[in-house]
Amino acid sequence: MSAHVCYIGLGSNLGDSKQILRDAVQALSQLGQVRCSKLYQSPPMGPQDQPDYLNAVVELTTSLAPLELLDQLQKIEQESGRVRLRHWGERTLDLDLLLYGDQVISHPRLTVPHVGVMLRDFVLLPLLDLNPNLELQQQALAELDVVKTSTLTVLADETWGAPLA
Ligand code: A4P
Ligand code: MG
Repeated sequence: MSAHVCYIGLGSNLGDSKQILRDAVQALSQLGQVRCSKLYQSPPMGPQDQPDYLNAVVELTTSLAPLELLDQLQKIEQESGRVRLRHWGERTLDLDLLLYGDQVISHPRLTVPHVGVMLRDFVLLPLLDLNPNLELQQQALAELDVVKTSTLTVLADETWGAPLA
């Protein structure tokens, strides 16, 4: 079966977020070949009375079909002991399928590209770490205002997701 280059958005703002995201990278590496963005700290989008998030993006090259991949992402979320308290609220682990090759998917369980991709700096900056020339709908992501004006904090370089020696 052919492999597809996918991008997965990772977010956490409850528990030991850095370790939770590191464990998620290890779990994703069971599904194919992975590359990690830098690790970012970002102020919450949505309710402001919640902690800052840690965010990153993983590039995953996998032969899983889109819904099979979504099933695996949801399994990893559950296995991380996912707690999710409210819409756009705090959670231990959120895994969003941002891009699946250049496919456009409209399914009751899965919308790809993910609705937030073009709007969220905590998605765009890590995506651009992995692929600086990425374009979506003929728009170079690096040229978006939300990217140019972003003030996200870089917490760690691309090596953060590697298993600890
Ligand atoms: N679903 C549809 N398309 C997709 C896709 N492309 N990837 C469906 C993943 N799931 C997709 O997911 C609800 C349903 O979406 C799933 O059952 C799946 O079938 P969910 O994770 O429970 O909820 P959600 O849609 O992700 O809504 P949620 O989690 O309330 O909102 P968001 O958009 O994920 O935002 N602030 C900062 N700084 N950083 C963050 O990461 N994250 C959120 C959550 C809020 N504020 C944030 C951050
Ligand atoms: Mg989600």
